[in-house]
Amino acid sequence: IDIGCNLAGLQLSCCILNASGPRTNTEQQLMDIARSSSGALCSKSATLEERSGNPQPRYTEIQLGDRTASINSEGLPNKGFAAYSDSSFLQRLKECSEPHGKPYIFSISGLSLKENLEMLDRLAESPDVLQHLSAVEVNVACPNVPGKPLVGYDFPQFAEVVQTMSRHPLFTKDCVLGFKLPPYLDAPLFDAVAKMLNEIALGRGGALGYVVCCNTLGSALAVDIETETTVLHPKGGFGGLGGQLVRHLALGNVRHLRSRLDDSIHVVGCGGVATGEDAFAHILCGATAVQVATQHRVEGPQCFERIASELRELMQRKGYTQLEDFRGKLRVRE
Ligand code: RRO
Repeated sequence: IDIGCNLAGLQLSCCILNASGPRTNTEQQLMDIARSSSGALCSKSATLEERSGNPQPRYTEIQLGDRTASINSEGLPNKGFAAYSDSSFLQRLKECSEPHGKPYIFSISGLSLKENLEMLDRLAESPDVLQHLSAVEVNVACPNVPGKPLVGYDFPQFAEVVQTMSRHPLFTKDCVLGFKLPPYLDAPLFDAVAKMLNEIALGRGGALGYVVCCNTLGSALAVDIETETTVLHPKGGFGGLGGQLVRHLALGNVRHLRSRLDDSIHVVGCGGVATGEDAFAHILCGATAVQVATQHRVEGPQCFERIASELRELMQRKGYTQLEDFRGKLRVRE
């Protein structure tokens, strides 16, 4: 049973991969993903300079039976652009992911369009980095940086970002562009985002390989009854909701965007994936591949092998031998 996929030209031997965010900050964490069954390697969203992120406590889990939801207000802690684009580090990552290596997806989340373009320029000028780089995933959906509203909810600004970045020369050089989107909640917004991506990113020389549906849902609040305080400290206690509590919202976002985007733009599902069944549901809704965030944080990188083997077992039970047998084939009940 083959659970490999072609993600906008990238060959993944397993359609389950890590999401940017949990356990993606340090070299050691990325090495551990390289050694795991994750179908690709996605780094923590980078800014030009290193950031320590928001003050603690900035992460909490909500237990729902045997499933987990999360709220985070990390505030974009990362080692800085240079750390995730160091060619000798990327070489070591590749050696850890032998025999075949796996695609390296560089997530960026500059604090301005200028900062994002600066990072693209630097990548385009470094052939020794480019040889290790499969994709750049531009995160337009971080809910947790004080004073920085989400680009993905500000359509004029988002359109400018898409227009400028999708025409960067980096994306003519065997490097795929992806966008990590925030969750949307209303049909006209899906229409608007899809129209913008179809027209701006694909028209007139643009290049867009995939979108990820979706990042965490902002403005979630965890409350401690005993102390009568917020559970998290930064930003008044608000944070991004992920895991089990956004699973169905993520499936809806995958389905809505898959039905509106040009066939050449792939959709990656992300949200509440903890089992092979969850991954199956995302693919049934149209996802090419599936990212795991909260469950990766909870369980560690062995989650990829477990979810992959659960997906294979489910496919076997249903008589499917490859993902194309059911991808996007969700039927609406009569
Ligand atoms: O670091 C974070 O606070 C963070 C980021 Br950049 C993001 O994209 N999504 C999220 O839930 N947290």
